[in-house]
Amino acid sequence: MLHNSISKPKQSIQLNNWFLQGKDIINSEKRIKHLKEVFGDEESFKKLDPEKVVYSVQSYLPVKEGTPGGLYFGTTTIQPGKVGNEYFMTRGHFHANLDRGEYYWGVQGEGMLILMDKNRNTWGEIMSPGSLHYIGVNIAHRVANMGSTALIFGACWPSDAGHNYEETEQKGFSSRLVEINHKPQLIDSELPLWKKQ
Ligand code: M6P
Ligand code: ZN
Repeated sequence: MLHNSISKPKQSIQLNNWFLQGKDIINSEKRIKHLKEVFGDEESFKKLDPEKVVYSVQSYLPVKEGTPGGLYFGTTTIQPGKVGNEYFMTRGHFHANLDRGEYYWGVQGEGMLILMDKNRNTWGEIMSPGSLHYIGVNIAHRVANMGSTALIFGACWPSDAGHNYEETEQKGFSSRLVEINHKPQLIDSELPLWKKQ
């Protein structure tokens, strides 16, 4: 940067929906076909349109992945919907560098941040517009949309956190967020019961 120079920022956030615009904003989408291992109810999964978008992520990664001390920023939009009784949700991950935390915050819609520690204890935090969630180190995290409109949340994480999907994809989280009697409930993943409700 030139000494004493003044410039306009090259990126911006639309404050009503946290849509990111400007230079180097990356857009990605996850469709049903990309989320085979994520949802528990295989039969209901197969009935859905493989091209249906479940969630999209906008991210701004101003430094190279792995750079210590840098910060990344993202806006995630999860569409409303369910696979059987299980709400549409993100894949979920631990950080590759386990001792890196992250902030999530609710922008629009009603959701649940699902957290799991290394002992596979799982719990949820309700996400709503303005809710702030500090995700501590060593904790896997994913977000489910419990509402009938799009759920939007913001995220900020260290540029050397990385993503580790191995455990969350192979073993899953130990609980699933499903709708039973019109209410969201966390149910042990091992229980086949939730599929039949
Ligand atoms: C947030 C951040 C990203 C993450 C995205 C989707 O924006 O945590 O790092 O990639 O959510 O989550 P996932 O990668 O688990 O599908
Ligand atoms: Zn993360």
